[in-house]
Amino acid sequence: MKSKTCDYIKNMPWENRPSGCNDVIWRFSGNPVIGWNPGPDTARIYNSAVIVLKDKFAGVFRADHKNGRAALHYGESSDGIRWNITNERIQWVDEKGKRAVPSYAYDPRVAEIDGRYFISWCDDFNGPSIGVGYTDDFKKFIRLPNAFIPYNRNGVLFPEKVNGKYLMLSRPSDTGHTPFGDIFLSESPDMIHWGNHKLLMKKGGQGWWQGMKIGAGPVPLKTEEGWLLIYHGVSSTCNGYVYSIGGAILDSEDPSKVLYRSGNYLLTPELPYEVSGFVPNVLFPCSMLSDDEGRIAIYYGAADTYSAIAFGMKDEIIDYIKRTHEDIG
Ligand code: BMA
Repeated sequence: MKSKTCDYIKNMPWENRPSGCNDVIWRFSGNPVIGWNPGPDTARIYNSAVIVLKDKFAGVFRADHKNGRAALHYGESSDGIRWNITNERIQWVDEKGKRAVPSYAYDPRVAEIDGRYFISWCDDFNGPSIGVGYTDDFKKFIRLPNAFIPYNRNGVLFPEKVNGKYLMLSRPSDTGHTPFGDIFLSESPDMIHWGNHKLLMKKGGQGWWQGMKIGAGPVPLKTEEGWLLIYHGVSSTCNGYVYSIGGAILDSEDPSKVLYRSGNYLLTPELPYEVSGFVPNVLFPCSMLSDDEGRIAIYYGAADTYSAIAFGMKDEIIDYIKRTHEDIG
């Protein structure tokens, strides 16, 4: 299937599977690609959304400032690995041009829909909920009304309208670190009015790694087998939460149907930059790049501190999801 992105995707970060590695996805040997204190005012940059923008890579980054608050920042890179990220947060305005910068914002995703870049994130709407906005040039950022009432997180748009409607995944939650959570699918005719909500995927199953809560990750990727959804699954241990990466395939025509869902995780915290940091044991994928050869690069936040990349082949990831499929509901 033809990729929507331009030729620059050929330069996406990539390494072949290391010899002796049997895992379906494998980590970049240069991880982490962003470490502690990356900017004068930023302590940690992670859980971020990377895309290809004509002749470069670009992204909307979650930056936790040195006052502890999270904000969205724009960044660019020629190789998708070394990033120039602005020290100033994104200056959102509303559709009338009035300043509309959220008091905090985190975990962005970027979906290119019909040539326009839509950004969704979690922000303060009298409690956490889903902020939405767009840009055509990554210079001017227009903020739209929040998609949902509080409390909600992990708002992730599909990269095209399906049956004439915009689609968004989200995970209704509470004010805090949500000890529960299932993924819902909602639709909109105009990116403002959201409805026809459907329960898509529930936490649980035989595997404990997704027993406590789940949340959508990168913008879903259209494949011959359906929409490839990479997501995070959380288990609760005596030493806190553990965030792993899983995958599912949704029906192309009716994405409210889950065709397959991985009973095993694809990746779980193991390496020092994943098991140790500001919040240990967190892998949080927010974007992925893919090319016509079926290569996939998943950008994930590690330990709420680092930005990291993992690689895999689309067909192998789909086969793995089918092979370990569990009907969780
Ligand atoms: C979630 C979100 C993520 C974070 C994760 C682990 O609730 O806040 O941004 O990575 O917790 O702390």
